[in-house]
Amino acid sequence: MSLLASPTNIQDLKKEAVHLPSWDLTFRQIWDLELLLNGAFSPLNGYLGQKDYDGVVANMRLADGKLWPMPITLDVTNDFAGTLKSGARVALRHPEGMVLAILSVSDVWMPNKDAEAESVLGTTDDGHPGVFELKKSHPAYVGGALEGVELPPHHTFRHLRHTPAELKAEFARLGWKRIVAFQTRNPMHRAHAELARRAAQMIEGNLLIHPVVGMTNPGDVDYFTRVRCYEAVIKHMPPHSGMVSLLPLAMRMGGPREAVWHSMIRKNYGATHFIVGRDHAGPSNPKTGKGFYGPYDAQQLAEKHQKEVGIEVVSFEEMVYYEDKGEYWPVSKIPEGGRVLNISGTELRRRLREGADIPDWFTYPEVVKELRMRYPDRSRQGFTLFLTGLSGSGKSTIANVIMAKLMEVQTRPVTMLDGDLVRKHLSSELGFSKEHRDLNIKRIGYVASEITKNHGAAICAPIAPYRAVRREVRQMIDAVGAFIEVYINAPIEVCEQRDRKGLYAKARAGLIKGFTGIDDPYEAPENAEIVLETDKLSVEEAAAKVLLYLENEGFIAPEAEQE
Ligand code: PPS
Repeated sequence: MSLLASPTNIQDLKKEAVHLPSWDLTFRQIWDLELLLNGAFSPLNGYLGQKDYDGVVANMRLADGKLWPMPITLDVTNDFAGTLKSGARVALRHPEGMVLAILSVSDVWMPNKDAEAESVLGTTDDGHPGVFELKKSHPAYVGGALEGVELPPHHTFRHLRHTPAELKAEFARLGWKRIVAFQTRNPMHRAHAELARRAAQMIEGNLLIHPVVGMTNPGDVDYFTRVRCYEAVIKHMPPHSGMVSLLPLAMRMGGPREAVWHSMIRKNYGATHFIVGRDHAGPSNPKTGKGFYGPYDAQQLAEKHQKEVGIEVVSFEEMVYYEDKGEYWPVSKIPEGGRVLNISGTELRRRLREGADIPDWFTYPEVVKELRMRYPDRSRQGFTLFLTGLSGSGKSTIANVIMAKLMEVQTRPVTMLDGDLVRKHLSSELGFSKEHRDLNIKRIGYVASEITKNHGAAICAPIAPYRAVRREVRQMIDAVGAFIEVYINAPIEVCEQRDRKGLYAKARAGLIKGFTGIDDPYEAPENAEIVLETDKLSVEEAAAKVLLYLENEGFIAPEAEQE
C-alpha cells in the first residue's frame, strides 16, 4: 500500500515541515524511502521500530508475526538521535532540499550491528558488501510511521519506471495474468535471456525483466549501460511477451534472506512468479574468492516461504551453452561427455579489457557494443596510481619520476595529487585526526575518480594510513576505470633515519602528536597491485617497476597502436 498522503494532506505536511527538524537522506536511504512510500515494501508502514527490528533480525518476523526478512531502518548520527524523542516528527529531505516524507518517531535506539550482520547476512566479515555498508552507516536507528509527501525524482529512463500500482495497472491493461519476474543487477546475455524466456514459457505467462537500478554489488556495470542492454535484449524475445521495468532498490547482497525479500517486493509489484537462480544476490568474498552462501541456499529459503509470500518461486539452475546442440541447457541436463561452453564474468572482463573477441553464442551484438563503449580496452581507459606509505618512504619522489616517464611514453593527461600539495590546495583546513585523514583521502579519491572517469591518469601520493577508506576509494575508482594501489614499503627505521623534514625527530620529542608510524597506526595494504621496497630499490628502479606493470597490464599500448 502506498504511504503517500492525499493531495490536501500533502499541502499541510509541507507547511508543517517548515518548522520540523530535518534529516538529509543519504543515497541509500533515498532508495529505501522510495520503496517504502510506493508500497513495494508493504506491509511496512515506515521504518522498523525496535520490537519489529528485533523480530526481523532474529527470525524474519515483525512483532505481529508477519514475515519480513530485511531490517529497514533509518540510521542517523548520535547527535541527531539525541535530539529526538518518541512522538517527535522529522522532515526527511532529499539532498536537493525537497521534503519527501514526514516521520513520526516511535523508537530511537543503538543497534548491535555485529549481531544484525551475523543474523541477517550470515557474517560480520566486512568483505561482504552488505556488512561493509552496515558498518559504514550511522550508529543510531530511528523507527516510526511515514507520511509521504512526494516520491524521489528520477530523470532517467522515465518510460521504464513504475510504482507497484502503475505496474499492476499496466499488467491489467495488457491482459497479463501470469507474470514471472526476473531480478538482475548484471547485463543480460543469452544464458539469462534463455532462462527468463523458458520460465515465461513454463508458466504460460509473460516476462517482467525487473533489474535493480538502485544500489548493487560494488563493481557491477552502471545501470545506464545495463538498461540499454535490457532494452536491446527484450527485442530478441517473442514480440509483446515481456517488458522491462526498473526497480530502485538498495540491495544488501544478503543471499537467502535477500531472495525472500525480493520475492515479496515482486509480489507487491504484481508478479505471480519469481525466478531464483544460482547464487541469487550472493556476493563472493574478495579474500577467498568463494561465495558467502551455498549456490542454492537462496533458492531453498525462497521456496520455503513462497506460499506465505503468495508468489510462486521458479527455481532455475545454471544454464550453459551446449555446443553439440547449439543451444542453452540447464547444466545438470548435459549428457556425459557433452561439450559445454561458458564465459565467466572474470573472463568477459578480461576480453573487454584486452579487446578480445566476444562470441555470438555468448551474447547479443548490441550488448557487446554497449559493453565495449563502457569498458574500452585498457590502453584507452583512465587509471589512478595510488601510492601509499609512511612519511619519508619515498612516495613523492617516486611519484614525480613516474609522472615524467608517463608523459614520455603515453598521451593521457597526467595529474599529480601529492600528499603535501593536496593539503595545501584541497585540504588546507584539515588536521591529522582519523576523521580528517579519512576526509582528506576521500577528497583525493573523488578528484582521482573524476580524472579516471575522463580517461586521464591520476597519481596520488598521500600516506593514507587507513585500510577502510582506501578500499572505499578503490571501489569509487574501479567503477570508472582502474585503481592501482602501490604500496611504498620502507621500514619505519629507514624512514626515520632519512627524516628529510625533521618530523620524526619532532614526533619523538612529543612536539607532533599522532604521527603516523610513531603514535598513530599505519595499516599496510594486503592486496596492493604493486609493492615497492624502497630500502632495496633505487628511485629509478621503483618507477621502472610501475611502468612495467602498466605496460604488462595493457595500460600503455605499443607506440604504433597509440592514437
Ligand atoms: S594522510 O594521513 O594521508 O591524510 O596524510 P597526508 O595528507 O599524506 O599528509 C602527510 C604529510 O603531512 C605531514 N605531517 C604528518 N604526517 C603524518 N602524521 C602526522 N601527524 C603529520 N603531521 C604532519 C608530513 O609531512 C606528511 O608528508 P609525507 O610526504 O608523507 O612525508
